[in-house]
Amino acid sequence: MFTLEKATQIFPDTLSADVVPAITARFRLLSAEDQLALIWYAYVEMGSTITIAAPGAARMQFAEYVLNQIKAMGFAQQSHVMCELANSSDTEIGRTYASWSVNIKLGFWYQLGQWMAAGLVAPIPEGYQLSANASSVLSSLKAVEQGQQITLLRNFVVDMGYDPAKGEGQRVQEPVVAPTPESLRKKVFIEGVINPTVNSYMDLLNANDFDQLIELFLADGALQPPFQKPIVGTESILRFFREDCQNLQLLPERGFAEPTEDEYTQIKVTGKVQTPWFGAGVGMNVAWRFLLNPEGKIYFVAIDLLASPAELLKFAR
Ligand code: ECH
Ligand code: GLY
Ligand code: GLY
Ligand code: GLY
Repeated sequence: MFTLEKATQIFPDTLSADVVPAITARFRLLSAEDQLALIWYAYVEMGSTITIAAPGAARMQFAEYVLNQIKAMGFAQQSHVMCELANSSDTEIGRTYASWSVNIKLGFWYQLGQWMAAGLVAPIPEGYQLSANASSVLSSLKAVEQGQQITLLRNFVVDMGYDPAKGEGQRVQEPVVAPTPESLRKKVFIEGVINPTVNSYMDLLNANDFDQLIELFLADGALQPPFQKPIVGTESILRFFREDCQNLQLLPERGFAEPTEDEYTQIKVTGKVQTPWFGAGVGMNVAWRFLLNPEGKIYFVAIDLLASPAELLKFAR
C-alpha cells in the first residue's frame, strides 16, 4: 500500500535545487535592514536582464489601503514599517500582509519598489553597507540560476508579516480568471509519455481550468509544490490552484512511465515552467513526479525545482 510518506519518495534520484532552502535559511538570520537592502540590490540587478510584469488592478485593490497608508508616511516611518514586515513583528499591517495570497504580497512589494525608485517611499540609504554575512548571501543568490533567484525572492516575500494562523488560515485572494475557451487551448506533447491523466493535467492547468483539473485527483490525493509540504485533499488543492496557480505556463518536454506496486503507475516528466510575473523571460527547470492509481487518478504529484539543466535529461533507471 502506498502511503503519502512513501509516495513523496518516488524517483529518489531527482536532484532538486537545495541551494534555495540553504540560502533562504542564511537570509533569515540577517537583520531586517540587511534583508531589505539585499533584496533591493538583487531586484535592481535582475531588472537589468529580465522584465517583471505589472500586477493587474484586480490584484492590487486588496493592497491599496495599506499601500496608501504607507505612502502618506514620512521616510523614517516608512522604513520602520518595512523593517517590521521583514522582522515579522506583530503589527496591524503585518497581520493584514500575512492574510494576503502570495501574488498580492508580491504585487504590494512591486508597488513599493516603484515608489522607492520614484522617491515617494524611503529608499535604501545611500552608501548603506551590507554586513559581511549579507554580502555573502547576496553573492550566493547572484550565483544561482534565474529560476532559483526568483524562487528565493518569492520565498523572502512570503515569509514576511505576522501570521497568527501560521499559514493555516484562509487567505485574501484575487478573483479567479475564467478558463481559456476550448477553441483556444493548446495541447502539450511529452516525449516518452502517453498518459491521458498527465497530459490532461498539463493542458487543464495551462487553461486555468481548475474545476476539471481537480477531477483528476483522488479525494485524498496530494500535491507537493517545490520546497513545501504536500497539500492534501481535493478541497485544499483546489484552493491552492485558485489562489496560486493562475496563468502559469507548463512546458513539459519528456518523461517516462513505469509500473509500480499495487498496479499503480509512476511517471516522471521534466520540462520548464513560466510564471506570469516574468513570462518567457525566465524558464524554471522542473520535474513532475506523478503517482497514479490503477484507474489513472492522481494519488500524488510533486513539483521539484531542479538543481541544474542536466536534471532535465536524467532518466537512468
Ligand atoms: C524591494 C525592496 C524591499 C523588499 C522587497 C522588494 C520587492 C521585491 C519584489 C520581488 C518580486 C518577486 C517575484 C517573484 C516571482 C516568482 C515566481 C515563481 C513562480 C514559480 C512557479 C512554479 C509553479 C509550479 C507549479 C506547477 C504545477 O504543476 C502545480 C502548481 C505549481 C525591491 C522593493 C521585497 C517585487 C515577482 C518562483 C514553479 C508546475 C506548484 C504552482
Ligand atoms: N530513475 C529516475 C529517477 O529516480 O530520477
Ligand atoms: N505561483 C504562481 C506565480 O508565481 O505566478
Ligand atoms: N503580473 C504578474 C501576474 O499577473 O501574475
